This record gives sequence, C-alpha cells and structure tokens, in this order.
Amino acid sequence: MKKEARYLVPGDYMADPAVHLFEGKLYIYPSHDWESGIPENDNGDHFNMKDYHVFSMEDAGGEVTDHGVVLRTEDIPWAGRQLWDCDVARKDGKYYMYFPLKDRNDIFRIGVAVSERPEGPFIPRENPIKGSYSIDPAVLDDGDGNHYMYFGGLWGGQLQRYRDNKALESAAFPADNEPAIPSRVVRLTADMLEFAEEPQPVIILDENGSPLTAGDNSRRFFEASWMHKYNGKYYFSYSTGDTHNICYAIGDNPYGPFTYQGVILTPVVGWTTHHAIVEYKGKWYLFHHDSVPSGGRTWLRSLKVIELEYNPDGTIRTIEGQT
Ligand code: FUB
Repeated sequence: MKKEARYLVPGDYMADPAVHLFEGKLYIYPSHDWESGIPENDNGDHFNMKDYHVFSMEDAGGEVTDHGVVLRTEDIPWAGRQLWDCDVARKDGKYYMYFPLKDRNDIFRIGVAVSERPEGPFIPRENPIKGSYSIDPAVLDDGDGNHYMYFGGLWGGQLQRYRDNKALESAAFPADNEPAIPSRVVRLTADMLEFAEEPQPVIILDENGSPLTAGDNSRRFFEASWMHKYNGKYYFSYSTGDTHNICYAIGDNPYGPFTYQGVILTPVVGWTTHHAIVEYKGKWYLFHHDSVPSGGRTWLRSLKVIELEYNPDGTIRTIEGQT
C-alpha cells in the first residue's frame, strides 16, 4: 500500500472509524453521515445520524466490503436521536456494539447491541448501560479477559454536564489554569453488558508530571478516545476538538495516568477529527476521516486509511492531515 491516505467508501459518507481484527479480517465500524438539512451549531445537531453500516477488508490496500445496515435508531427501544461514534468488542464468540445515542430527554447514553457475527446485524438491549453518559465509546480488549471502555466528549457530547459521574445542574467548564475535563475509563462486566465499577478520569500529564490544563487547547482531551497497545505500553489517543489535532499519551496500565507525547494527525479538512489505530499483517494503520470529498461540509465526512509509523523509541511519527 502507498504511504498516502486512501479513501475507503467513496460512494457514501462515513466517519468516526473504530477498527478491529476479527476472524482474520479488518472490520470497520463507522458513523454514517447523511444530509439531514439541520443547520450546523456547537451542539452538533447537524450530526443527526440514524443507522450504522459495517465494512470489512482482507487487506489494508484491498477491496472494501459493505455489509449493509446493521443497527437503526428505530430498532432501539430507548432511542431519541443521533447515533454517534460506536465501537465493537468480541468476547466468547459474541460481538458487542457500544453506541452513544440521545434518549428521549435529549441526554446522551451509551447502549449495547449484540451479534453472533462481526458483521452484524446487532440486536439492541432494552435500556442503555446503567450509569452511562456522554459519547464516543472505545473498548480495549486487554487480552487477560478484561475489557475497558474509554468514553466522553465535550460540547455537544455533554461531558461538561458531569462531575464524579453525577449530572450537574448545569454545564461547568474549568478555568484555563485548572485541570482539563478528562475522558473516562471503566471496566466492563464479565457479560460485557454493564459497567463493573464507577468510571474513572483518564489523567493526561505534561512533561513535568502535571495534569494538562483546560487552557492547553492544542493538547487537552476533547473527544474521540482510542486505546491501543504497543510494546506492552498503553497508548491513549484522542481529538483536541476545537484545535483539531489527534494527540496521544502513553501509560503503563489501562487506567493511566498517561504522559502526553505529541500529535499523531494534524488538522484535516472539516471541523471534527476522529481515528482508530490497528495493527494488521505486521504494519500499523491510522483510520480517520475528512470532509474533502463533500467540499468541506463538516457533517459529511469520508473514511480514510494511511500507514502509521513508530520511531525506535516508541513515539509515533506525525501524519499531515491536509496533503
Ligand atoms: O460523529 C459525531 C461526532 O463527531 C463524534 O461522536 C465525534 O467524535 C466527532 O467526530
């Protein structure tokens, strides 16, 4: 495969990829963008997605198979609106899709849908995960029987409405010199259907060992958590939202703390940036999206993949988003 990014689904708008190696193939679980006609605002109302497709590839440079629609808002008993970034994890031969969706009170919760196959269809559970909130679930299979969910997103993702896992009366943003609002991590129950514990903050430290502050806009967490392991270390990566970087931080265990390392992907065309990192056949890949094919319409995004490279010290080489 060439070292330039490649668009994966030219015929449709797909975003927010989660990617995993299941049954010898790469499976891609994206959001499905469409032109809903809702005006753009800071609350993200224009991201009014209503279903998911699943895609698979046998080679990172090869053909992409569309397995069709695998879950729809209308099939989810507690649904309000807006199916945002999902992820899928496997355990004991079953596949669990975790998806954020607003309930009928317009509050984001995280739901679970189950399938016997990686390509779905996924059958949603009656209710969202107890104690869940906000958006962008990403699940790490730690290889020892434990699965950890990372989640959360600011602004339209509603994370600023919570502290210590409790809903606040109104949204609260820290002052610029206070610690930034963190992503959350939580271990899942053995049956994969609930939280096994209270979610905990994902703390990102700077080079002096201090938590990144809310005013550190080009480095602090905003949304789009992803976790992968490389040489026994835990790499937490995320979007900085309004400064449009994909950054990463490294830790020694799934809970952190993580020490900030740098930028993986500089800003792409379009407001959002979102990614997944996966190893396949001895190479590493960055799946992501941009809004080039839609002429910059930020709610109509297109999936891309490019090879990702490490330096000998385990740091990641920065990829230019606009090439
Ligand atoms: O697709 C809707 C939202 O846009 C996602 O949940 C965020 O991560 C951002 O990509």
